[in-house]
Amino acid sequence: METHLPSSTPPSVVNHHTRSATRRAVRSLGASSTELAWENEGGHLRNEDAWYRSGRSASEEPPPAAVTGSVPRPSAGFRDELSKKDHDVVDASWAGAVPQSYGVAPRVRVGRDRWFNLLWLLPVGFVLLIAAVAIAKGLRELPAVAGFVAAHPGTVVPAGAEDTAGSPGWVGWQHFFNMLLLIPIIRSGLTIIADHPRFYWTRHSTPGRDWFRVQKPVPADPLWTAKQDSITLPDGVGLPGRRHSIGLARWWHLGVNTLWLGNGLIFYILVFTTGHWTRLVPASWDVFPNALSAMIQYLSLDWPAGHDWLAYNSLQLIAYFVTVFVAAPLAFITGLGMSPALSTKFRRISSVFSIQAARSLHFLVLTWFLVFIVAHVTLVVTTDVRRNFNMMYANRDGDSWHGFWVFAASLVVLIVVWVAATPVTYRHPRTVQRVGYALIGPVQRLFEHLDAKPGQYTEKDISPYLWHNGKYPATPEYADLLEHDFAGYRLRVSGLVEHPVELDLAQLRALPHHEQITQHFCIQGWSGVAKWGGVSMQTIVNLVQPKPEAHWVVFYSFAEGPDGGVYYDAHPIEQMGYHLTMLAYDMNGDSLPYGHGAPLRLRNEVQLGFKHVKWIKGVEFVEDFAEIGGGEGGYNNDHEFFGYRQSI
Ligand SMILES: Nc1nc2c(c(=O)[nH]1)N[C@H]1C(S)=C(S)[C@@H](COP(=O)(O)O)O[C@H]1N2
Ligand SMILES: [Mo]
Repeated sequence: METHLPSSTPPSVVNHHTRSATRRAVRSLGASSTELAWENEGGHLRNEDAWYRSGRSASEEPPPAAVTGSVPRPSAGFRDELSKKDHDVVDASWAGAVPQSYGVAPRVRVGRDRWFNLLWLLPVGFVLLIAAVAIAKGLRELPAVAGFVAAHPGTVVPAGAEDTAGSPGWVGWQHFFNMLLLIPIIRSGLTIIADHPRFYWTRHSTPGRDWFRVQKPVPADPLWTAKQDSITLPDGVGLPGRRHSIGLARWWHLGVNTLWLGNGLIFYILVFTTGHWTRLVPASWDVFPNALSAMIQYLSLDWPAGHDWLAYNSLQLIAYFVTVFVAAPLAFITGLGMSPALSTKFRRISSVFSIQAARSLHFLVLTWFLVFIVAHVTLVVTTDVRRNFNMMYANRDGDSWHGFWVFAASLVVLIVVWVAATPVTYRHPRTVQRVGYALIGPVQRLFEHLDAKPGQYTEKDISPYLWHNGKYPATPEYADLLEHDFAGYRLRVSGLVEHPVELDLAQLRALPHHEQITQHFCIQGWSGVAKWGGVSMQTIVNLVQPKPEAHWVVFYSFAEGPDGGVYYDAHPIEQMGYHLTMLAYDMNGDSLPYGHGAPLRLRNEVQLGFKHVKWIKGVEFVEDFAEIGGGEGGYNNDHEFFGYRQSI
């Protein structure tokens, strides 16, 4: 009983975990007299193992009579403790007036613990580019290279190219919508990254094992939360930029994505029905030597000859092909790879291709898009720019200024949208939440029906460290319970049920034991596997017998949220019968630690982490959540504009 972590925990994590965590927990509760008690106990929760064993041995027996006997007080008490504050703007009080905190320059890990600052790529890249130009110029003077370039001029013009010459009007529109949609997608994606500014390759998200970060190393504080780790972005960069504005960023990201995917689907259909695909898909091996030739020509600053909008040069062709047919679908697939519902259901894929691989690849796809955009825009404006604009924007050939003015007008639209998006989001966050839900909500709702079976993970998959999140409980009520090992704890299950109950921990432990090893998916992007022991929600449902009009189940916490008022979250009643929905009082074979929600927390693996209420004091079955708190179905939905269906 030295620690709540499994033995595979790296020493650095173990050493400071339990002792100072509990001490800090108690300190944050302002209970200085108890601090000595904790010290005397050697810094861990007392009687945990005895408690655990008694629960285990009793688990075969039928529940004690008291379980069905005691009738709790009316449930209005929980609701009275909620904040009814109606937020209709985002201002300085955002997320409990979280102070701004900027990250650090991007860093990539080299080896075990050395970090390379990517800003060095600017001077290094510049020197390399100059060297490459010098080398390319030298190469072109060699007869062999001159011969190669003459034999492979840079472009392969496919047979029948005449049929698709020029650029049809739909390409121009598609191109415009693509830009219009991609900008908010990228910007909101950056805000999502800023909420957990680290990337990993394994599902454990172990501090110090990130391969990329824009944040300082994780502090030693064992109760450091992922929310504390989030960073601010400038408003013109992020959408929105404010620290921990991921709720709003996700509506932009997922909502606009549905439009972008729609635009992309139309593009695919048009490209293949008009024969235009021959301009984007490499059709012969000749493309590769020609791409090399085009690269040498570009680098020697003597650019390959254009082909009158019959065919793109081979380097361009490959870049367009990768962007349209590799990067875009990969963005979509890796995006879905981060969904708790899909990952838990499609085990075979997600066991190999974890959320963190998906998130890292999603980020590398973003990098590809950014590099592509910079190179593409540079080449467009440095190669026959007026003709390019005429072709793409005015559906005509020639050197007139016509296309340029259409382009300029489209640029004004992009800039206005760019500049307005963040301030409009701050002024009308509920509208962003509603429109976002209208766009992506049906899909989120659909995936909620995926009731996955347990068994994806085993003991050896348990993460050495699970990040903490949220605001720790700090009420005298909770401090008192914690001090007495939750001896006075009563879980109150009430609302629209035939048999409301109050259960103490011994009674909970006497109910049939349910155990699952599952992966946690925080909305911020980190993950981790843990073993949870407790009671299946189905057992509770059987015990209390919900009335037919109960449609939602609300979980109330002892802890307040950052804006004041008690943390709560509503779940659809169907999900209470899912295999992986449970109330956990154990974690990794020990009592649930303070930081992870002692004495009781929810697991509902179809949902993102913020819906897994920790430090639960009550459960209420209701018809509708409109009357509860701010009426949006959960603390984060009321205060930070999250959504209540979070299967992706
Ligand atoms: N009461 C309460 N429960 C909460 C939160 C909170 O702020 N308050 N945060 C949630 C979030 S955002 C996450 S990701 C998980 C984190 O669980 P862990 O700290 O055990 O990893 O708890 C959830 N439960
Ligand atoms: Mo979270």
